[in-house]
Amino acid sequence: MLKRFFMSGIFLLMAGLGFATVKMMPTVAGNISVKAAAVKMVQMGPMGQAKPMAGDISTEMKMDVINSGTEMAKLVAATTPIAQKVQLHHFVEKDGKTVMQQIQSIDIAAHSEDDLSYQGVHIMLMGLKSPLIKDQKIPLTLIFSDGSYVHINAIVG
Ligand SMILES: [Cu+2]
Repeated sequence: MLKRFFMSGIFLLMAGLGFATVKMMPTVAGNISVKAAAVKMVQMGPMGQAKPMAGDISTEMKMDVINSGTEMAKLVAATTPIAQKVQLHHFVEKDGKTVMQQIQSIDIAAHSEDDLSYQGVHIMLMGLKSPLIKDQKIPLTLIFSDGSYVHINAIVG
């Protein structure tokens, strides 16, 4: 009896671990494709040097995100090796001024295309680690609410 109880415990533990492994393993978001991804060129200081304020420099990204799937995709984060922090932003009116504000997610409806732009909803690269060079390829990973991801390259321009 005790042995049987012990064995079922082991089984449950293994099933639990297996489930956790499946959940943690990220998969490519197969229904998502991205076109025309670009990073807005910014000068980082005199002569294009990163110093003295590379960490303070931020820039925006634009791109067309296409969801060919039958379910809404929710973009929740992005990462890139060139920035200390990446946020999702939109613009709001505050005290008569238009300012950027962080948002938690960007919904891309099923069978639709969502154009992120410098003037609208965008991805913000904060604290650039080095100066940008025109036409440079910037790797970026988009992460969705189900844990799936898409790797893209954006062009500095
Ligand atoms: Cu922004």
